[in-house]
Amino acid sequence: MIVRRLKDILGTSRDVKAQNWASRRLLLQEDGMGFSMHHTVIYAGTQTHIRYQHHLEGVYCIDGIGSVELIPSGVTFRIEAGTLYALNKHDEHWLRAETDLHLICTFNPPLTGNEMHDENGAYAAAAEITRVEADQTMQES
Ligand code: 9YT
Repeated sequence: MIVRRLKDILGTSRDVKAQNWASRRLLLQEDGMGFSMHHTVIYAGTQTHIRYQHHLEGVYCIDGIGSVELIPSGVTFRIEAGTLYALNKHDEHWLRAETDLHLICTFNPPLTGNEMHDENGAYAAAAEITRVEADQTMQES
């Protein structure tokens, strides 16, 4: 059994910070669960362009207010505590946070470590991870 506490990973390599978010990676590929699980904080007032071409992601909000806008349809969903959204079609979207959003994020396949968004708002496929680049997503609005 794995028992891990948020306080134990803060400030470690499992605490990955980007311009718009901090992703605290409680479970990674090396933990052997077949998925990764993160407690992610999306900073208030930000918007992030995301399209995970190589992963499926389930996101469960435990605190905060925000929205997800699908691209290109513009269909928008309010996100608040108790809301789940699942990117079951690798959906391209804008993720916006009105207040700090606390999200429990699960990825299939699991993230392996310190992935950051690339220029397309994606994480590289596992074989490509050595060339991932820093999150550049938040400048445009
Ligand atoms: C909801 C989302 O995708 N936010 C970006 C960070 C990501 N979830 C992560 O690595 O935890």
